[in-house]
Amino acid sequence: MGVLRLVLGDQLSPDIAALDGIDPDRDVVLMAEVMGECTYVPHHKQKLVLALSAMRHFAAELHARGVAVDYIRLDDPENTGTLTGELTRAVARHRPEGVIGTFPGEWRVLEAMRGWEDSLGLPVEIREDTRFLCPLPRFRRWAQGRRQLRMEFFYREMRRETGLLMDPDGPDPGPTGGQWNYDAENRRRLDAGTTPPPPRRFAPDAVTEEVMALVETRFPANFGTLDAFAWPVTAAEAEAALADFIAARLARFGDYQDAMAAGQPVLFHALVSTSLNLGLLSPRACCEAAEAAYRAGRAPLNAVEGFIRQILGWREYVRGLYWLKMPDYAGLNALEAARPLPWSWWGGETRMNCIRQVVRQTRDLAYAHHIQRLMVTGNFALLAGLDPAQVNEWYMAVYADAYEWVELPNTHGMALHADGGVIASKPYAASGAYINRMSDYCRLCAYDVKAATGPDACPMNALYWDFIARHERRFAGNPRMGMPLQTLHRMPPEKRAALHAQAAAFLAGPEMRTEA
Ligand code: FAD
Ligand code: DLZ
Ligand code: SF4
Repeated sequence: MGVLRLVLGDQLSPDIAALDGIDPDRDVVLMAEVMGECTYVPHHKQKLVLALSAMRHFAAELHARGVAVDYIRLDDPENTGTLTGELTRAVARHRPEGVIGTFPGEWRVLEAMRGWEDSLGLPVEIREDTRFLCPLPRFRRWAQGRRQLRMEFFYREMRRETGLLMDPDGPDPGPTGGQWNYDAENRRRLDAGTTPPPPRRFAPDAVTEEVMALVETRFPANFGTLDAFAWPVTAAEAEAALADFIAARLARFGDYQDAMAAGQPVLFHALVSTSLNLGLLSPRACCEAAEAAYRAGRAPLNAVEGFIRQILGWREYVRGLYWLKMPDYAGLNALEAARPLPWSWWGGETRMNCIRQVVRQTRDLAYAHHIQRLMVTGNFALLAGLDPAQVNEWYMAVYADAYEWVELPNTHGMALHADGGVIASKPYAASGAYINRMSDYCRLCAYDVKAATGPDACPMNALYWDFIARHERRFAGNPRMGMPLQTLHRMPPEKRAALHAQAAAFLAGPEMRTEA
């Protein structure tokens, strides 16, 4: 035979680099379901079903195009359980001239791949993942020599380089509308009369149902339920999901990007991260579809720019940063946080309605939108000083779109500030007032968001001031922390002491228990 071409579970794109130049008469594609990838974190049941079902559908599509696919199932009795083991077995079966793969999405997988040439005694080519809009060497060049890395400046370069949402001609060439960023117009609370349209659901077909049964048998104790499984598992479904977003939700995406509402998990968000991360959708196609809606007058600029900024800006930026900073990045713990995860994060009882809403929705859908991840669980973890390693494992485990290249910078950097400010210039710390401003969670909560001390006081309040006080010295040099530090310094000592006592009592109390 010719070459063995390896396609991983999040490389499900017909134009993936490993398939470039494939000779259907001689080459074979290897895809392998392995326990190692299913257990390196205790994935949500929906993530397991999504990954395995999407892999099976993709293999069937390749096969229908006349490509020979050697597909190893999880329950194959000979399955060794690892990518390396399955590649080694496949090399013995096919005796290829060499192996071609694509750069993976996680450091630990790259480490394994680096050993393959020696262990297999064959040429192994690992090609760049060309599905991203910013090649890694380009990101490295951008980052080189900069004292501080900031998404906004990277994003502007990406806008210029891709031409997305740019008006190059005319008297005032530059970003469409004259402004790079409409972030200030992305902060509305959901008004009482606004009902988000339900997103399109994709009912499980026979392939997905078979995988659901497999997952329920093999991973019965994993977090999450499968009842509401509705993720796109093919490129055609992913494109339909994108079209549904563009037609029904994009126009109001900008206004309500930061809003949260009880019983409204999706609001006007796109639900495209799972498809993007698996390779079922391309980031450029998402941005172009949004831009076309703006040009056709079907969506306002604040919505379209906001959406494109998430994909062309944040998504590419965090990937660049991950590969620039790994492997040391994962071990950073700038704020020396060490507290274990409370049981409430796995569905245990809590009086905090914000946490309850986000965890329940996460259990049922394997989804929470950005502000829920950042400002509810993320903020709580930051204020309470939860151990970054445990928090990262939780985010990797519970979301259907979780892959380390995107999860780690968001959690470790953006939410926990464990990187000391590499990704964001200040910690995203907030008291209950922020959650109250952006949601209706507090209205339905057993705690009183207006109170900072006392038995029913919102825990976020005392935890917030205790956090600022705990890191007072570190934040003193940060001009963006000037306001809270000034307020702290103006507080009478007895108020500071009361807030500290309130926070300490909460942290030692039943809400922080780690088991049922
Ligand atoms: P929308 O809000 O509709 O945004 C559109 C797209 O923009 C997303 O699909 C995503 O591809 C991209 N995007 C938006 N924000 C970000 C961001 N901060 N970083 C990278 N891409 C972004 N995203 C993941 O894909 N996987 C993760 O494991 C993940 N973990 C996160 C952990 C934390 C603590 C935080 C704060 C954010 C995390 N995000 C992660 C980013 C973001 O929350 C999700 O991409 C988003 O909620 C997915 O839902 P959506 O498709 O409806 O997004
Ligand atoms: C997420 C996932 C799961 C659950 N299972 C597999 C698998 O069995 N085989 C596989 O090739 N890939 C799987 N994946 C995706 C990988 O975890 C992903 O390719 C790596 O983390 C690199 O990003
Ligand atoms: Fe969360 Fe506090 Fe609001 Fe309750 S009052 S929902 S704990 S922010």
